[in-house]
Amino acid sequence: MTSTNARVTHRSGFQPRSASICVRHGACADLFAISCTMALLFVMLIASGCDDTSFEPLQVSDIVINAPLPGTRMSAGYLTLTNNSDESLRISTFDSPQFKSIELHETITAGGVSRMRPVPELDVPPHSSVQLAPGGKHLMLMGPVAPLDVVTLNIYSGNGLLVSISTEAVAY
Ligand SMILES: [Cu+2]
Repeated sequence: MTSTNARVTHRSGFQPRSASICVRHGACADLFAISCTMALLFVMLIASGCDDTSFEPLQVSDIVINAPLPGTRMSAGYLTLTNNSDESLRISTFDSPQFKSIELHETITAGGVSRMRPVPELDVPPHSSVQLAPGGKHLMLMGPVAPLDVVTLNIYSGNGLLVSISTEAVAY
């Protein structure tokens, strides 16, 4: 048999969770009929094919969560969102156990005056990135309710939780 047969088995509904389950599957039994070198290559092929759980549709990088200035209860957060999937991702909500609420804002400067306005949703096109950075879109973190040595940030689309990240808040 060939690796092609194994792939067809997987597509027809068998959802391996790990490489070890994968190589134990009946369709892989003929593995031992081929040479040692080929067997090793084959196992590596299957193992990589079974490793789908590591795929993150939404990747978060360049994370900066500022701690509120002393005497204030509000701060800003910045990050880069990368959509690794083939479909546009619509980010609708952010929350954190360490903050009462989190809003997505945009800073707009007109006539030398900067102000912020809420942004209800954020679209990240397929295979591209959107940056939340000072002077533009940012997270407004309001009402800290717990120590900020570890801040967990959950990012949701309308369908549910997309990704959860943890970082340390930085003091100004
Ligand atoms: Cu703001």
